[in-house]
Amino acid sequence: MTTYHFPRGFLWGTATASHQVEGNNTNNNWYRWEQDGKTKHHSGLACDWWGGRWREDMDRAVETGQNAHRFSIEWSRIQPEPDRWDEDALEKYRAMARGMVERGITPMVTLHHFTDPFWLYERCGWEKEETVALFEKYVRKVVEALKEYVNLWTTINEPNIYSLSGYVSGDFPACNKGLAVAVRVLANLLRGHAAAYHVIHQIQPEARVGYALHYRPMVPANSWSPLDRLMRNIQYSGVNLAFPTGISTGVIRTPLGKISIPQARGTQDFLGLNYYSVDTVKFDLTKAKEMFGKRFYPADSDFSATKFIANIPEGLYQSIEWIAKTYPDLPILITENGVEDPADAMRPRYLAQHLHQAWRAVNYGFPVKGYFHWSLVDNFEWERGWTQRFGLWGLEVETQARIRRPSVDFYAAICKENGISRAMVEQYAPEVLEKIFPNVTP
Ligand code: IFM
Repeated sequence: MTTYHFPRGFLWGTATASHQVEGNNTNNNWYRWEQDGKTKHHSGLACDWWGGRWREDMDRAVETGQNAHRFSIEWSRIQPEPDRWDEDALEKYRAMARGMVERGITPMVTLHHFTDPFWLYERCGWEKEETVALFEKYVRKVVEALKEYVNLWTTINEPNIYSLSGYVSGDFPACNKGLAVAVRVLANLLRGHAAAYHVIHQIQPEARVGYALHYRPMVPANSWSPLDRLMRNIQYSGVNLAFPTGISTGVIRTPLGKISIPQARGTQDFLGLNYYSVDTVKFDLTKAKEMFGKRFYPADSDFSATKFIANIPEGLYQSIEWIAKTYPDLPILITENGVEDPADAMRPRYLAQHLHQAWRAVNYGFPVKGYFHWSLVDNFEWERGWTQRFGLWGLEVETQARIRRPSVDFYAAICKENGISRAMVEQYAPEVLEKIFPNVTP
């Protein structure tokens, strides 16, 4: 076989998020975090989408074969103050969604992607249950405005990372800290997700609603070590299972006890999978904050530019397999996958190998319906600032110039073919050709 084809109607896209691409986003908690010197750089003009450059980036996306795009709405723009809605901002997002549809791009909207309005942050945001009702109001406003163009919704992006990075590790803005706060935040995010799910369906019964889970497969550093195995299991369930279990059972199980949220049960029409890598876990007495589990990549890994990611494509298959076994028949969208790689030295093989695994999963019968590469163009990487470059297109921040990396053309060929061929891999990632298309002697 020289081409691995995907099913008809497969979504081929890229993903972005408001604060990372819009620029001049000055009314949320991340802006303040940046001003307080907690990030490597400032987001500044980012990719200038708020200034209108989303149009040229969408032109690029469509010209290079993409048929879908996942982007997020900035709550602080829609509701700049607790008692004020900004209709002009809503209109701008309507124009964006319409612009995608007019270009033949299916828009997928994320309602919450890490940022909170500053006024909400000052009230300690998701630490408080009252935020759920506020989120519901905001969601209602957005869905009423965009329903003409959008019917694919992600309520919350990576609730596990939001709560762990803010309230445990301290990399993201957070009012108070500690495991108990992180658990409370996660529970409120689940309540928020459930409220959003129900309100979206009330307004738009045909909508497809899910959330994006950052799923990390994990292996014990030494499989013979009971402590490493124990730590692996504790970390695995803390990072990966709390939110999904809350959705399947209506109960969140945490090391601090159970929290019942019955209205969350069954609130997903698809599962959004953000997959990047696999963690190795070792018992480590110095890691009290992480409950004595150290997560790392083995030294001989195929590392990305800043060693943020180890290229472990099999993990994508395992993640899909886990979802399909946990929620039989639930459609799966790969809502993020990518690598930081300014030189585009690893991205082509990362792309080839991960799409090969996605194809294996589809071929096995798992219901994978789309793939959104992170990201379309280099964008602001949170506490890591501009030190990491995830774009198919590079960005020169000062001039706003886009730089066409070879991966643009590789991904374009895949999207246009609705599959990945031997010739493409031979051209763009010859170093993994034999792994993906082994030479079989008859
Ligand atoms: O940039 C982030 C995104 O906002 C959430 N998922 C991981 C990406 C890469 O770090």
